[in-house]
This record gives sequence, structure tokens and C-alpha cells, in this order.
Amino acid sequence: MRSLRKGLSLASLLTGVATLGAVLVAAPAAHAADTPLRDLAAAQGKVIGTAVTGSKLTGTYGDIAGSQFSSLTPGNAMKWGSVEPTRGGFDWTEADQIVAFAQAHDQQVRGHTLVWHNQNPSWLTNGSWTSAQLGSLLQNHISTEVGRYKGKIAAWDVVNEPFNEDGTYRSTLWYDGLGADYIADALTWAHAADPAAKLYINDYNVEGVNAKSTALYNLVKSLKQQGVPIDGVGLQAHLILGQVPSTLRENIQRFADLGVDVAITELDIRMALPADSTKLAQQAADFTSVVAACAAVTRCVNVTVWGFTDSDSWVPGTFPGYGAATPYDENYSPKPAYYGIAEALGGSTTPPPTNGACTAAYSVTSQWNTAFTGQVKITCSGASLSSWKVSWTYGAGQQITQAWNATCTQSGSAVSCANASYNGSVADGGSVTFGFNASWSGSNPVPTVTLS
Ligand code: G2I
Repeated sequence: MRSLRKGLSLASLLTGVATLGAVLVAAPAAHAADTPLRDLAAAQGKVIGTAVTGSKLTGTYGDIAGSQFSSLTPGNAMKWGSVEPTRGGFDWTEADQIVAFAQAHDQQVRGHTLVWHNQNPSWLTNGSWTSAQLGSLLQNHISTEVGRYKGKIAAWDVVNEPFNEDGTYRSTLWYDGLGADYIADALTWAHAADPAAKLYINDYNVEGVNAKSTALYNLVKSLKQQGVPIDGVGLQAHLILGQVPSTLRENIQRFADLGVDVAITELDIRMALPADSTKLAQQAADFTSVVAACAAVTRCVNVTVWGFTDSDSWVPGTFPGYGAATPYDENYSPKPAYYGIAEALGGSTTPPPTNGACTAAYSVTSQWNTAFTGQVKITCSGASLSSWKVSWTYGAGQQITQAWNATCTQSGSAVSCANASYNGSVADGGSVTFGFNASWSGSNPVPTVTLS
């Protein structure tokens, strides 16, 4: 599967645009080659990751997840409620799928998460347990899950979100039932189940130096002094546009100086919708400064985004009116934020101009056995169209069988799709999408498309 990744990056190199085959009508000066983020990160000795949803790891989503990132975190699949929805009834399907995908793509997996107050099964949260029963439930859970994936998980978020904003311990099922010792116990049990996995405590609003991050700092220091197996801290980094803490790098450094690794585990940067070019440029600068802060500290080992596409982000559901928090838009086109990450990793990419052009972006929306559904989205900004034609050449024998919202013809490997009678006009700021079904076998690489 590495060859697929190389194939994509070669295509990017040839076209001078990102992996999705977007092409500009008003052709800009050629952009520097888009080296995949994982290669840029590797050259800095860093790992770049994304949270993923197992069922989506196919088509364009799978191509990007596999080609751009060197680490995957299951967004939900390894949480207690996902893996043991009924007591003793385990479902590892999605977690296994993500681990298998990661292995096939030479990627690390960050296990997330073993001990949390959210997304626990109702049999657990509704039960009435003595302290001894609760401890044994937790020990069994950790031994079972960590043991199942022994040798396959680079790092575990063992304990997630243990603190309140003021640095006191959060009242949870675990803290209330077991006291603060649940943290040391969980780490010890996880270490026993997989001595090679790096064990983390992970929290949000601990990116800058503040009361909460200082409580985490003091906890880690004390765990180290007691000889408890703690290898790292995860700074989630669910940030707001323009609000990257100025003390981020200093904070990362103070944890590193304690002798633990640091990871940015859930990076996203949300903005009030709608997005516009000013906000997207600010977001790019914010992504750059977060990634650069990690790159500057040797022990900051991993930056993971919490979903790489705006179509797979928790933000709009949780913060109504906010979104656009990830590096790719909902149509899988890389945003300025993508180039902001690349820049911080030493990449020489520059974003395509966001004004004065119409672009066409090809994506595979679903793929099965020998057929797939794809779409091309034409978007205009600072320009408009009264008619359009999108062409591409298939490199692996794909064959269009049906199209809608365009008239497509295929001759040999050459495909040409012209607007239908009703959708030739694309206004400045507007977009038009057409779709198609096609057959494939062997591989289904994304072609470079030309808009004319
Ligand atoms: O809330 C954002 C993150 C904060 N740090 C810990 C992370 O584990 C957490 O991730 C999010 C997931 O991205 C969401 O996808 O955790 C949420 C739950 O607190 C996840 O949302 C849940 C929805 O609430 C459920 O309704 C849904 O069934 O996702 C589930 C699966 O799609």
C-alpha cells in the first residue's frame, strides 16, 4: 500500500496541486510539489496523525488517511462503550479494522481511550458497584483491551480528561469510586498488559500554562517519582480560531523536561461559520504555530488532527454555528490549514490561490468490490463560468458506466464530462457537482482533472 501513497504523491508532483486532482482554470504559477504530510513529518523525526472512523476508510477518505498520515487514532472505536456495549459482549469490529488499515499503510495507532467519564456502556454507568468491584471491572477492561492489541499500539491514552478547569480532580465514576489512585492503577495495569506501549494521560485546555495544565504537570511529576509507568502527556488542542495559547511551546517544554513525551492528540481549530478567506488564512497560521511548537521540542513526538476533513468533525454537532475546524474541506480539498501544517513541517508548499479561479475537485465517495461512485465539484471564487467541461485520464482501467448532472463520454482511458443543459453556469462563490458510477479492478487511483 506504500506504492499507492507514492503514486498519489507522484500525481501531486506532476500536477503541482494536492492529492485530489483540483485544477485551476486560470492556471497559477506552478506550486511546489505537495510532499505528503507524513513524509514531511518523518523528515523532522515527527509523526503526524488523524482520528478516523473505521467505516469510512475507503475511497478518497481512505486514500488521504493512508497517504498523508503516519498515525491513526480511532475517534470512537476503542472507547469502552464501543468495545463492550453489553457486559461481556465485545465488539472489536471497527477497532480491528482501523488497526488492520494502519498496519497495511505502515502507520502507528494511538489507542483512545481506556479510562474516561464519557462513552461508557450503560451497564457500567447504571450499575451500582462497590469500590472493589469497580477496580476489578477497570482492571479487566484494561487488561482485555490492551492485551488484545499488544504490540500493535504505539501509545495509549490510558486516562482521558481527569481534571477540572481549576486543576482539581474531575468527579467521575472512577474518581468518586476509587479516589485519585485510579490513575496510577490504570497506568500500572496497562503497562502489565503491553510493556512496550507508551502510556499517556490526555486532557483538553492543557495546551498553555494554566491551572489545569499545572495540575497535570504536578501529577506527572509525582507519578514519575513513584515509579508509576507514565510515558507521555496528550494535549488535545481543540482550539478556537486566533486563540493558540502563547505559552504552548513553553508548556510542551516543561513536560518534556519532566522526562515524558508530549503529543498534540486531537488538534482542530474551529471558526464561526461561514468560513471565508480571511478566517481560513488565520486558521492556516494557527495550525502552523501549533505544529511548529511541537516541531521545536524534541520530545513532542506526534501531532494528530481530530478528523482530517470537515465532513468528519465533531465540531458542528457540539458547537452549533461553528465548524470548518480541520485541514480538508467537506469535499476533501486541502484548505490553507493543510498548507499551514506542511509549512511548519518544513514543506515548501504554498496554497493554491483562493481567489480569481474556478477549480474542479475529483473524489471517490464510495467504493466496493469492482465498482465505485465518484463526484467532481466545480467551485468558483473570484471568477465564474457559463459552461464547463471536465476531463481526465484513468490510469488503471476504470470505466464510467453512468453519470448524472453532466454528459460524460469515455474513449479508451480519456473521460470528458460536459455540463448538462441546466447547470453550465457557476456563479462567483458558487459550485456545481456532478456524479458518476464506474468500474475498477486492482487499484483505483485518483486522476488529475482538467477544467475547461
Ligand atoms: O468531544 C471531542 C473529543 C474530546 N476529547 C476526547 C475525544 O474522545 C472526543 O471525541 C469525540 C468524538 O469525536 C465524537 O464522535 O467524542 C464524542 C463523544 O464525547 C464523539 O461523539 C459521539 C456522539 O456524541 C454520539 O452521539 C455518536 O454516536 O460520537 C458517536 C459516534 O459517532
